[in-house]
Parts: sequence; C-alpha cells; structure tokens
Amino acid sequence: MPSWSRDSEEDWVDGLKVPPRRKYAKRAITGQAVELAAQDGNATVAEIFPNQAAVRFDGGAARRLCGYRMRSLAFGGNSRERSPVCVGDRVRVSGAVIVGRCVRRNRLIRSAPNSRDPLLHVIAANIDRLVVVAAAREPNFSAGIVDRFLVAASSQGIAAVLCVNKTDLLEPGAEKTWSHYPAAGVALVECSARSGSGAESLAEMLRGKTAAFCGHSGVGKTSLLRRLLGDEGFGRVGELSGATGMGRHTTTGAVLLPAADGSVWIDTPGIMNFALVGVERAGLLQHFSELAQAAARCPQGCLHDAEPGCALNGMARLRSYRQILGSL
Ligand SMILES: Nc1nc2c(ncn2[C@@H]2O[C@H](COP(=O)(O)OP(=O)(O)OP(=O)(O)O)[C@@H](O)[C@H]2O)c(=O)[nH]1
Ligand SMILES: [Mg+2]
Ligand SMILES: [Zn+2]
Repeated sequence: MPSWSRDSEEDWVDGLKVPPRRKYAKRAITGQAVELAAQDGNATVAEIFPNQAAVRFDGGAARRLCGYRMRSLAFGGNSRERSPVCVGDRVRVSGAVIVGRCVRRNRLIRSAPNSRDPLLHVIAANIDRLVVVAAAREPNFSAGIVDRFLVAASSQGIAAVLCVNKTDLLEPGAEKTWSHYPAAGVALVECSARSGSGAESLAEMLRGKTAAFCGHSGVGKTSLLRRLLGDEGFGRVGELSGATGMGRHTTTGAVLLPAADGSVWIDTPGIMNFALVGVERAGLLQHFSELAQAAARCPQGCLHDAEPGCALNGMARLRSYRQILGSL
C-alpha cells in the first residue's frame, strides 16, 4: 500500500506529503475563528493543505493560499473535526487569514477511519448535488458503498445522482445490477468518461449547481470531471498538483473546480470505508424511500429481517439496508 494511503489514520490533511522546503506554513495561526452568517463570507474554500487552505474569492477566478485559525475546531457542538474548514466552506478572509467560517447549509461527513478519537472528516460542504460515481466494471459495481453515500446525501437533504461510469467496458447483454435505482427514486446516468457517452446528460443535470463527485477509488471521478471540464479547465488541477510537489493521479484531497458555465464541481478522493455519521438506526429506513413505502404493508412490529409476511422480502436494496443497519 502506498504511504499516503487515504485510509491510514492521518490520511487527509496531515497525510499530504508536502516537502519541507515548500512554502506552506509550519505552524497554525493561533486564536479562534468565528462562525458567521451565510452572507458574511467573501470566499469559498477550494482545497486544504497542512495549516493552509486555497480559497477562491467571490467574483474572481484566482486561487489564493490562506492560513486558518486552528481553534475553530469546536464548531458544531462537541464533535471534533479534522480540519476547521473543508472544501466548499464559505469563509471570510482578511489579509491572508481565514478569520471566520459561515454556517453550513449541509455537509458530506464520515467518521475519520482508524482514529482513536471520534474525529469527523467533513469531505465537502454546501453541496447542491451529490454525484455518487460507481463503475460498471473495473471495479465491479458495489451497491454497499453507493447506498451509504445515498443515505448520507438523504440525511443532509442533498439531492443525489447515481452515475455508473465505464459503460464502454460492459459486454453487450451484460446484467446491469444497478437498474433498480430509478424505481427507488434515484436519478441514474450511465456514462463513459473514456468514450464521452452520457457526459452531456450528466452536465445538463449539474448545470449551475455545486456538485460533489464521490465514490470508491478508481471508478473514474477525476476522469469524468476532466471530460466535463475539458483539458483547459483541468489545467488548473495540474497546477494544483504541481503546487503540492506531488506528481499524482489518484486524488488525495477534495478539490473545488469552477466550470465556465457557473457550475462548481468538487472532486473527492475515493474512499474504502464510508462510516455514516449522524444517522440513527430508527431513522435509517426513511432514507430508502421505496423500502419505507413498502414497509407500510408489513405486519405490526416487523423488523424487516426476512420474517414471513415482511413486504420488503425480495426487494433490491433490502440487503444494503440490513448491512448499514448492522453497522450503526
Ligand atoms: N475503460 C474506461 N476506463 C476509465 C473510464 N473512466 C476512468 N477510467 C480509468 O479508470 C482509472 C481510474 O480513473 P480515475 O479518474 O483516476 O478514478 P477516480 O475515481 O478519480 O480515483 P481516485 O482518485 O483514486 O478516487 C484510470 O485508469 C482511468 O483511465 C471509463 O469510462 N472507461
Ligand atoms: Mg480521482
Ligand atoms: Zn417488514
């Protein structure tokens, strides 16, 4: 496994292997940032580095590196976040310092893997659409992680799109194990970043929105974004990777990319374990709308655990539901 493996304990902020000769701040700026109202921000966080964040100021295309105050970690009650700001955060920048973070509309969040403390990893905030990317093949379609992301989106009130990529690898007549999603109320786009098929309909669904692309590693999130943005728009990403001094293909941290038409797209690193945060066992079923609907026909007190008479028996996402329930 490579040393930057993103499921190691400090895989995200501290795990970025920034060469010491680089210009990043060695120490955090002390003091407490303040929480601001939504309209008080003047910039959006585009990428996170150790002790610094790249921001884009409103109305300007340029990125700028800013320091941030570390003691803002207490935002949002007693849960600790790995970083005081995340990609998509609206912030107030004064001088070259993020002095405050605006209230978040929503957040895509998981518990940080392998940490002894209950640390939270906010992958991105203030999202209009969560694009859950999976591959038709290589790697094979995995319902488990797709449904976890769909539950995370639903629990935050974020509309989701399931995007099944690499359809060029699909043999004619091969079974599509994801074909039940539209009936479950989930928008589905089949596409191929390689051939470009489906890219236009995806772009159409995301027009003018802030969309975060998430999913397993290697499913083609970055390739899709490159296809949607064109190489020109993506030149900026090359620039970013250059800034960290890492020649890399695999995405190691979330990056916000503005598209020419006003859409904003966020690439996120592929993750292996997506541990849900803030979803209760009792409320899980409501995030599987087709199961919740069918459950109205169950006998009283049905646990939907393969009991005879359970109306959920045989439904496509029951297995995912049971698995996630068992993990909460
Ligand atoms: N055949 C085929 N290969 C694809 C397609 N999209 C991406 N790939 C390949 O799949 C591999 C992974 O693509 P990436 O775009 O890096 O995947 P990712 O989801 O961004 O991966 P992480 O950054 O690790 O999370 C690359 O070798 C791509 O060339 C596609 O539509 N068809
Ligand atoms: Mg990537
Ligand atoms: Zn039941």
